[in-house]
Amino acid sequence: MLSLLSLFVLFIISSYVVFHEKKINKIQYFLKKIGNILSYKTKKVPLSVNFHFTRKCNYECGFCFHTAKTSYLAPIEDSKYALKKLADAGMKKINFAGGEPFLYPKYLEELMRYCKLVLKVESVSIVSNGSKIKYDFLKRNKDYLDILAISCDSFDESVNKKIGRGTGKHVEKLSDISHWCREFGIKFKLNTVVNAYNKSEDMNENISKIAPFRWKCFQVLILENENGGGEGALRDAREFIVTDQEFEEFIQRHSEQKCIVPEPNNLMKNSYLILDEYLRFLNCTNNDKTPSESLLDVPVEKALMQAGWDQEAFIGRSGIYDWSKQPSNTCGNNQAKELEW
Ligand SMILES: *[C@@H]1O[C@H](CO)[C@@H](O)[C@H](O)[C@H]1NC(C)=O
Ligand SMILES: *[C@@H]1O[C@H](CO)[C@@H](O)[C@H](O)[C@H]1NC(C)=O
Ligand SMILES: *[C@@H]1O[C@H](CO)[C@@H](O)[C@H](O)[C@H]1NC(C)=O
Ligand SMILES: CC(=O)N[C@H]1CO[C@H](CO)[C@@H](O)[C@@H]1O
Ligand code: SF4
Repeated sequence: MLSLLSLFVLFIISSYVVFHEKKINKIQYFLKKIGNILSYKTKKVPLSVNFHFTRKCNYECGFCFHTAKTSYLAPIEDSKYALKKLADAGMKKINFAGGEPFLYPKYLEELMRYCKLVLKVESVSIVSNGSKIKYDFLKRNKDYLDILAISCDSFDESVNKKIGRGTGKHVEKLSDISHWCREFGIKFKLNTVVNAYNKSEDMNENISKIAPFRWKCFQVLILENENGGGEGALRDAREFIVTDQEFEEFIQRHSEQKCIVPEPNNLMKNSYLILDEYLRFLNCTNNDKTPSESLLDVPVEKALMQAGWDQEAFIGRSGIYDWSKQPSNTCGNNQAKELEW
């Protein structure tokens, strides 16, 4: 009888402790959140990183601003090491870009899984031209991918050819991918570079049909040593330039698309944190790309200092807002996921 009673008392005490611990965890969780918000205001935190792990690309976009200057691919352990450092420094979102990330599907898959499963990065996304994406890849990796962004600059294939993006079946593939994303609960996003060849296009019907949850429209960007046409540049994008007014007209023409997010040049330049294939941040001020020291060699804080990254512009682009909150202007009817971009 006595032992039963003591068992009962023990039970009461232990459940009290467990309950309390939960409460303590909760309080700690909220304190941490508040701490995070405060630290964004006072120091640079690499919240969102674009990792261009390869410059290789099967496209030859005339306006490319991240050209295939090298074919280097870091050993996967180096990439993981750098990603871990970034996660420790506060990275919450990683975007894999290129070049074309799907030229290295195994590599990509391993990094996605590492970010989600080991580093617990909140949001993982990929930017791709779509041509090499396979149904099975998405099926296998649906739990490690929040957002898939596909580039499409025109729904007129002849214009796509002129721009240098693929030959023929781009739009068809786009439609397939949007369906696969819906099936697997991955958010489907569209990226369009507004340039001299598509500036007068009316894409409303096509966009409505594909129904991305977000449609980003960029203004062609000129970077001296990438696409500025000068010595050291692989591209001359100057024939693609659109004026601010032409860009604005394109946006106005599509204002019925609630998911549209315009990115004029003044907003773009320094608001992205770009990590290159050598695990260096790229400083894009002065229309150029100057690499920082590599994360393999220096602490994150030091590389960030050299990055010329404009945290204010990032916030101006509503980067933080976008990602921590369900946007009200979603036009695709993808299921709600906590993280948006
Ligand atoms: C996409 O990129 C790949 C490799 O970079 C290239 O071979 C392919 O033609 C591109 N497709 C489109 C539609 O741009
Ligand atoms: C895009 O929409 C137009 C109508 O505005 C249509 O004629 C065209 O076939 C569509 N293009 C594609 C590739 O679906
Ligand atoms: C970024 O590069 C520019 C030159 O392109 C330089 O003037 C500037 O100091 C750099 N920023 C940082 C933080 O190093
Ligand atoms: C579909 C469409 O409107 N395409 C246009 C894109 O721009 C070129 C050049 O400005 C036009 O010739 C196309 O008609
Ligand atoms: S803009 Fe993108 S898709 Fe086009 S060539 Fe450059 S990296 Fe490839």
